[in-house]
Amino acid sequence: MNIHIITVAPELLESPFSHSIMKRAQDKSLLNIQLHNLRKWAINKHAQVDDYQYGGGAGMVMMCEPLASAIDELQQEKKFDEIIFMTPDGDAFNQHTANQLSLKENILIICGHYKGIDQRIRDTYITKEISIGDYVLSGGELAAAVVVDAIGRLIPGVLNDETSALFDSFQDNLLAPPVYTRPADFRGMKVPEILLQGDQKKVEEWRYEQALQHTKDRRPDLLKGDE
Ligand code: 6GU
Repeated sequence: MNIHIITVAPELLESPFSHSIMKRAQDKSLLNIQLHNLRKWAINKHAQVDDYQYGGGAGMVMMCEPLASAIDELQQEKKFDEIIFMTPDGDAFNQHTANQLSLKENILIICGHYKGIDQRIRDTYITKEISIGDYVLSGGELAAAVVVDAIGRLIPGVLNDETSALFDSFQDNLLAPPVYTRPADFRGMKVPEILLQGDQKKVEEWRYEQALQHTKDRRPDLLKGDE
C-alpha cells in the first residue's frame, strides 16, 4: 500500500512512522509512506501557502493553488483510491473505516492547518473527510499519524500471529478482555485460575464473557450495533 501525505510540517510525521510496527511494515515493503512538504508548491518566494479568509475573521486559510498543484502533480504519477482531508468536522474515524482503508492500494492524505483549507479544494478533490475525535488539534498531522497507524497494522503480513489484529478491541465491536503475564501471584493478587489450567476452549469462553462484560460496563453503545 502507498500512502502519500501532503503537509506543511513533515517533521511532525517522521518519528511516528520510524519505529515499531510502522517501521517493520515499511522495511517489509508492505507499506510505503511518502511525505510531501506543501511549501514546495508555494505561490511565491516567501513560501506562502495560506492567506486571510474572505469575509474577515481570525485565522488563515490554506490556499487553493498550492494544494491543487501538489495534488495534480502527485496524481500524474498515481491514481489515488481516496484523497482524504484530515479535519475536525470530518466523519468520525473508527475500526470499520480503518478496515475499509486497509484494502486500498493508493491513498493521499491532506493535513489541514490554521482555519482549514479553501472549500473549493474540498469540493473538487477530496473523496473522504476524517476526524479522529471531538476535540481540536492544531493541525491534521497527529490525526494522520493515528489513521496511518490504524490502517498500516491491518495490512496482511504486517502483524504476525503473536500480535494479530483479529483479536483487537473493536474488531468484533467488543473491547478486549483483561490479560495477565508472570508471575501468577503478584503481591497476593492472583491470575484467574482458568487461564492457568490449559483448557483452551474454557479460556476462549472466559475471554469472550469478560470482553462482553467489559463492553457492557464501559461502552454499551458498541453493543447496539449502530455504527
Ligand atoms: Cl483530523 N484535525 C484537526 N486539526 N483536529 C482534529 C482532527 C483532525 N480530528 C480531531 N480533531
